[in-house]
Amino acid sequence: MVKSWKLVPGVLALVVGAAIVGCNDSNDRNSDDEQTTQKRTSSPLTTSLFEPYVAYATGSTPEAVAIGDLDGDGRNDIALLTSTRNDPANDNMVHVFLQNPDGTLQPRVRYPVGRRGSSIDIGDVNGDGRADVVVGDENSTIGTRIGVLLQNATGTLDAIVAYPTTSAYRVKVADFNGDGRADIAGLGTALDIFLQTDTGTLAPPVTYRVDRLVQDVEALRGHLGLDRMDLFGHSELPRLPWRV
Ligand SMILES: [Ca+2]
Ligand SMILES: [Ca+2]
Repeated sequence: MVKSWKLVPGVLALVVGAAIVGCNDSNDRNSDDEQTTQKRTSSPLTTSLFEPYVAYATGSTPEAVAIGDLDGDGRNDIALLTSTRNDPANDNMVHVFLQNPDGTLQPRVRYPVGRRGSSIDIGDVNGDGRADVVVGDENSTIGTRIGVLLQNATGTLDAIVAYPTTSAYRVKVADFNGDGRADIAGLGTALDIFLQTDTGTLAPPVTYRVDRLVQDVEALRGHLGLDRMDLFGHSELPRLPWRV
């Protein structure tokens, strides 16, 4: 099982089973196509629970990461979104790292998204059984959008298709109406839901007002005295992360 978290800007740490794997963009600034891997025997990240982490270079600033089985082999893979660092070969790209049977990651495959994004997720948003990649970016100047990169029959991602919307600082793929199909939500100053239709297309988004700012969702659940709370997301300000 793969889990991840972003530690500091430019560094991505990944946990694969009992191993910590890190991605540090500082390692291939001059070698766009050559993935560099390094094992570290001592690090502030290492605890007695984990093996030393491994760094996979991205060449540009990692902005967001999603974990999911992109190639359908039962192993979680990684889709990472970079923003900009004056590195045209790696800026504004989706970097896909497929997982090998031994738990290592294959050399990345990059897909351009055209502009700086802020979030990414994985899910089958057209119902063909293949996991797709969704990115989000919120830009008041050139327009907010979600971008969908569908996975084709060859296992690669098609060119990004953009869907203008009002909110996409964070995107999430999940079945929001219980029909068994993965939908897309964008959260920012509002909440936009794109439901997947029964033909595998996305319906026009429905916008929901977001006017409650919550930092600690679990504390809110306790405060309200609820046994369970179905939560989509929260944000103190548009630039802060949300929880799902
Ligand atoms: Ca996989
Ligand atoms: Ca699909």
